[in-house]
Amino acid sequence: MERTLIAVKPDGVQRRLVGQIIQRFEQRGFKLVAVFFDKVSEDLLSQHYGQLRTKPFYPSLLHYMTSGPVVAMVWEGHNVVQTSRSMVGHTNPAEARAGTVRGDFSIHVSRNVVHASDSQEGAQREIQLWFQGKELLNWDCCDQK
Ligand code: DAT
Ligand code: MG
Repeated sequence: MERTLIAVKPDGVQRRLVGQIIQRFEQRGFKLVAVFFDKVSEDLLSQHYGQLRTKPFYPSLLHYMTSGPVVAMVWEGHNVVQTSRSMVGHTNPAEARAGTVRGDFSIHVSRNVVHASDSQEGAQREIQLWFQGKELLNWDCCDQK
């Protein structure tokens, strides 16, 4: 079954949006298989955002992402990667539609509240980076079938 990495970024935690964001994924029908709440290291983030290394905003992105705790989660379900990208909305909140997390809760690209993996390969890579295998729970949801 498909899985993706969703993370409430430090601004989302500071603004007490964690519950509302989790609620959207539960409500949509996805299954939570792992979660942690912690500050993350610059080392992990430099691997996570390695492809953005040459961008001018990269140093401030790392500074912001290590500025406070994040809630990282793995969600599972049919087509979860693509569906969660559309639930999260455009990278730039100015272009994110109302009804998306970024469209409802943010105004600036450097504080866009939430991360979602952008492909199945990216999701696998990120899940392995952020979680150990034993932290991903296999459990049966009564409505799974
Ligand atoms: P996404 O998070 O939608 O996958 P991305 O992978 O292109 O977007 O970029 C990762 C994060 O980097 C993004 O969520 C916010 C930050 N970012 C992207 N473009 C930016 C810009 N032009 N200025 C400041 N931060 C930016
Ligand atoms: Mg991305």
